Amino acid sequence: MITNTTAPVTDIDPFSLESITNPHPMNARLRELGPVFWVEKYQCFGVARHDWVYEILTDFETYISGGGAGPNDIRQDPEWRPPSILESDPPTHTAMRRALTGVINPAKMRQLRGGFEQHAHELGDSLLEEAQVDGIKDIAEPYPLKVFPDAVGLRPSGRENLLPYGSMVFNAFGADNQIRQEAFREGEKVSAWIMESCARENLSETGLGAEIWAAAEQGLVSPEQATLLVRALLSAGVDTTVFGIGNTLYCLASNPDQWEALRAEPQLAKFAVDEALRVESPFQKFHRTVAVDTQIEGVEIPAGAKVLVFLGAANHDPDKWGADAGSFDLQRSASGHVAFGMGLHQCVGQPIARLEIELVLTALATRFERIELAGDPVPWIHNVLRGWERLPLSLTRAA
Ligand code: OVM
Repeated sequence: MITNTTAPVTDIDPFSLESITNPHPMNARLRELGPVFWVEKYQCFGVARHDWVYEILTDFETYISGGGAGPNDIRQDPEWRPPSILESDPPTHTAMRRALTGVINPAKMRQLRGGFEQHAHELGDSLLEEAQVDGIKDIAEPYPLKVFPDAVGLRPSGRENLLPYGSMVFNAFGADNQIRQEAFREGEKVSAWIMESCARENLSETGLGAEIWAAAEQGLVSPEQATLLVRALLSAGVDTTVFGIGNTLYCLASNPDQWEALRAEPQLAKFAVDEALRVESPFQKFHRTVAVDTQIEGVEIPAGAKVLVFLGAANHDPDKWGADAGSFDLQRSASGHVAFGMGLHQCVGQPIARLEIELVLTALATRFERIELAGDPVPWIHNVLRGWERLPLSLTRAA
C-alpha cells in the first residue's frame, strides 16, 4: 500500500467515458501534472510525458512486464488467461521474441505484400460507386479481418470471434469497470475458440502460425509457448489494425490539405501512417510493474507499484513535438513516437500493421480525389484502445 507519495495526486479517471471518448484534454492535464503523478482512483502511478514514457519502456529491469499490462500484479493475482510474451521478461521473453522475429521478418513481408495489395485494390474498387461509406464497417474492419487471419493460416469458421477476443484482451489492460465486464460477456466461448485455433492441427501449413510451430519443432520454444505465440498474433493483430486504419482515415478526412498532399505525392503514404499513429494512437495506455525501489525526478517509486504508461499522451507532448503537437502534418518527422511501444517489447507485428494501413491508404488515394467527414464520428468505448465505432465518410471519385 502506498499512502504518502510526494507525487502530485489526481482525481482524473483515465477509464471514464469522458476520458475515453476524447483522451486529448485529459492527456494534456496529465502531462501538466509533472513527470509522474498518482492516480487516486486506481492507486497507481502515471507517466504521460514523452521523456519518462520512453525511459520506462526502455528500462525493462526496473519496470517489468511480468506483472502484467493490467491494473493488478499478476504475479500475485493471476489474470484470466496464462501470461503471454507481452507479460514476460528476459530470459523467457528473449526466446519467445526470437521465435516471433524469425517469423515476422522482411522476407515474410515481401511474400505477404502481393496478396495484401490485391485485397486493398479490390476493397478500393468496391467503394467506387459509393458516395458515402462507413470508414469502419466498410474499410477498417473488413480489410484486416480478411488479410491477417489468412496470413496466420487460421481456419475460416469462427473468425467472428477475433474482434470480441481482442476486445477482451485489451480491455483487461484497463480498470475492472463496466466496459471491461461487457467485453467478457461471451468470454468463455470466445476464449475456447481462440485456444483451439492456435493448435497446430487447426492452422494451415503455410501461414505464420505454422512457422511458429516450426520454431517449436526446432526447439526454439516449447509447444506451450508456440500456442501462446499464435495466441499473441490473434490477440494483438486484429483490433489494433482496425483502429489503426480507422484512425488514419479520420486524420486524413479531418485534414483535407493533407489528403491533397498525399494525392500529389503517393509515396507520402508511409509518413501518413506514422503521423496518424502518433496523432491518434490506437493503443493509448497500459501498465508496467515496478520491480525494485526507484525514483522519478525525486519521487520515490516503491517496488510492487503499478505505473500507468500513457502512450497517446507522450505522442502529443509539446516538449517533444512542439507547440503544434496535436496537428496532423505529413511534413513532420513522427519518428520517435511510441504508438508501437519502445524497447524490448516494441510491437513485433508492426511491419504487418504498417503494410496494411499503407496499402489501404494508397488504394484510396489513387481512386478518390476527396475524402471528407460526412457526419460526426462515434467513438468506440474501450478502456485502452482509441478509435471509432462509426466513421461516416463521403468519397469523391477522381476523374
Ligand atoms: C499478446 C498480446 C496481446 C495483446 C496485445 C499485445 C500489444 C500482445 O498476447 O502477446 O501487444
